[in-house]
Amino acid sequence: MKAVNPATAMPKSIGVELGWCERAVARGLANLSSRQEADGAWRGDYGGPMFLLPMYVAACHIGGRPIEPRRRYGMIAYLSENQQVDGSFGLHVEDSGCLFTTVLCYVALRLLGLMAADERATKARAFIHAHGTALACASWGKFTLALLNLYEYEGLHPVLPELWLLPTSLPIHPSRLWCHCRQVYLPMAHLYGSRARMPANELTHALRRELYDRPYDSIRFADHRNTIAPGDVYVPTSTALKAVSFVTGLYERVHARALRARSLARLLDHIEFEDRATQFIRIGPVNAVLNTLVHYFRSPLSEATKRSFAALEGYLWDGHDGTKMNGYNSTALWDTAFATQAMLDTPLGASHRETLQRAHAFVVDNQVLEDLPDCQRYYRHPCRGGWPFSDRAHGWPITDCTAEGLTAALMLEDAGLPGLPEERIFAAVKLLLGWQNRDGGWATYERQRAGRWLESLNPAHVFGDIMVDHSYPECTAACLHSLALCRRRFAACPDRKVVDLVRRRAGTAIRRGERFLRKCQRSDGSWEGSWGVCFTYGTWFGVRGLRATGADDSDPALRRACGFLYAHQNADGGWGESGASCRQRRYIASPSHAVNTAWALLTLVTAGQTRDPRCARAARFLVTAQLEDGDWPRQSLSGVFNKTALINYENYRRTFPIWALARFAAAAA
Ligand code: LAN
Repeated sequence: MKAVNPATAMPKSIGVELGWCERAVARGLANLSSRQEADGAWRGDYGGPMFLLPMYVAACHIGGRPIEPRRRYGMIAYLSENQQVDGSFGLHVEDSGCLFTTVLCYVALRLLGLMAADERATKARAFIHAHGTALACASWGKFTLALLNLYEYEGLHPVLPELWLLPTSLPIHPSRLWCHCRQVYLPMAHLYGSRARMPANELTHALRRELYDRPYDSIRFADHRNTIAPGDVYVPTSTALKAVSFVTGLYERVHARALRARSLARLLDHIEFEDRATQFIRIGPVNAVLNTLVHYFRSPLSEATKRSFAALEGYLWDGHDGTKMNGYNSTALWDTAFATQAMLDTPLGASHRETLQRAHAFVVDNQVLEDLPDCQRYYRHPCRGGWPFSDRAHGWPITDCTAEGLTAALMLEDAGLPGLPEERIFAAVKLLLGWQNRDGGWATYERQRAGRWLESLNPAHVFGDIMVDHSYPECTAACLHSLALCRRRFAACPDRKVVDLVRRRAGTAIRRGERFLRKCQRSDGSWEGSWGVCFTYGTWFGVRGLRATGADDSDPALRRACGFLYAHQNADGGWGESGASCRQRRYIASPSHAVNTAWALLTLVTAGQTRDPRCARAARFLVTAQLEDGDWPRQSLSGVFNKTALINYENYRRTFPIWALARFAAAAA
């Protein structure tokens, strides 16, 4: 698609420029509208991490589920497309040199039918051998290999099932872990405790020869529990973790069988709860694969095994670079909430009435309306009134998804579409209030349940910040924004109960949240994002959140945020932030990117800077970068998790630029 030529097409005066912005918005909206799906949602490619597809392929291989040829070719294409020149595979598609993912992708390619002599395989193998062989890959890689009978369990630090029998009051009880971490280590503990592994076959023996530099039977795996390639270490093993591993290692040698059996039964109960609570989708792709294998090893022909394998299909995605496993079952609610807000922030959105009606139906239909029976027993926070990231069936509401879902619903009501029944608004508000942490902020799925010190026991090497769910500026800002909107919605309501909930309690929550947001602004004026790249993302949320709490244009925090952004504007008027910013936790510039620019422009306009010529330059960059069909070109990945893993938000590049241009045009008019 050809880009519009800016030099001739963009007159300099602000008035004509506004016309250009509006035309760009109109074209962008038409494009966005055309990409809406029949059920009213937007969904997009959610690939990026390179450890997911291999885990899916491993599960199919172990479970004896051949992958149909068309799919298989798509997967081989995906892995080939994302192999780096040095033969390695990165932790994510834009990265290279990670042994963990190189070993897993290599094994996946071989399981998918690639010959060992194929050039792609030879190159990957050369990388593996030059970096310490499969003995040196990060712990989740070794674990997957153990399931495939390509690594011995003695070479793993114990993942003790018995931990789940400890009193929940203990600070190291698994119920205190971030739910994603907890839900991964839950099936891992079951598989570890039962030493699950597939029987060896001819391919197993071939792979054992290919992955190591000496005969498999001569390897003393127990000596390699701590062997790790430097390229796989983002979080080094702490002394505390070494001590814990030493103790659990001793315990494992003497553990009592009866207690093990009881622990496994407890784990299974939790796993089966997760099956029911998520209709077998599971919270994410990793526990989806591992829970499937727990069922398979226990009972290969059971209904649970069948349903589990069937549900895994929902994670597969045919993308521009082949067939992958997505990072979630979909991005539907999240993408739809933002697309809706972008459309409603411009008068031009009104011409897409049917699109808005369909989006409305999706948002309304995907609020969770019931709590799970026995949720406390399974360490689950209440769900009623919340919205998940994907859809209601997924069953795990999230703080900021609830906030964005509620915001979208309230804005749709403002635009004349039917409002949510008040009871449902109150349920969402109550849930949001119950989620607030003691520090005034909001975490992702649950309230903070353990001290940040627990992070020192992170055993995953390749990811940071996985142990504890704690307050994030993004989640906090989203919650503040929606609570403030609710207060406006009920400003004139005389009902005592409503006044108590929406005005008094929400008012207090907003003040506490504001304090948290102010506290986590960095001295350079930015906020560090954790779920998008990175400071431009965090700063947009920081400013949007403070604005919602009533901060005005002259607020020093907003001015410092703008100062930060101006300091990093590129000469072409845009912003570009490298994904490395997340890993290194400092702003690392790169060529201008439509999504970073949109976040920066949204921030500046929200902070009252519209008249500053630097905003017009940003708008011009966005208009110029737009393609003829109203889309923006695909650039580097904009999402991230756990500091190191970049992930693709396919719809960001079409939602945020429209939103930013629309806001800019409206504020400048
Ligand atoms: C997600 C996806 C959604 C995302 C947002 C709602 C956008 C964010 O604002 C809060 C965090 C959250 C919920 C999030 C957290 C980490 C997830 C679940 C993911 C990025 C999708 C995949 C990732 C998950 C951890 C991947 C599996 C890997 C592990 C280390 C367990």
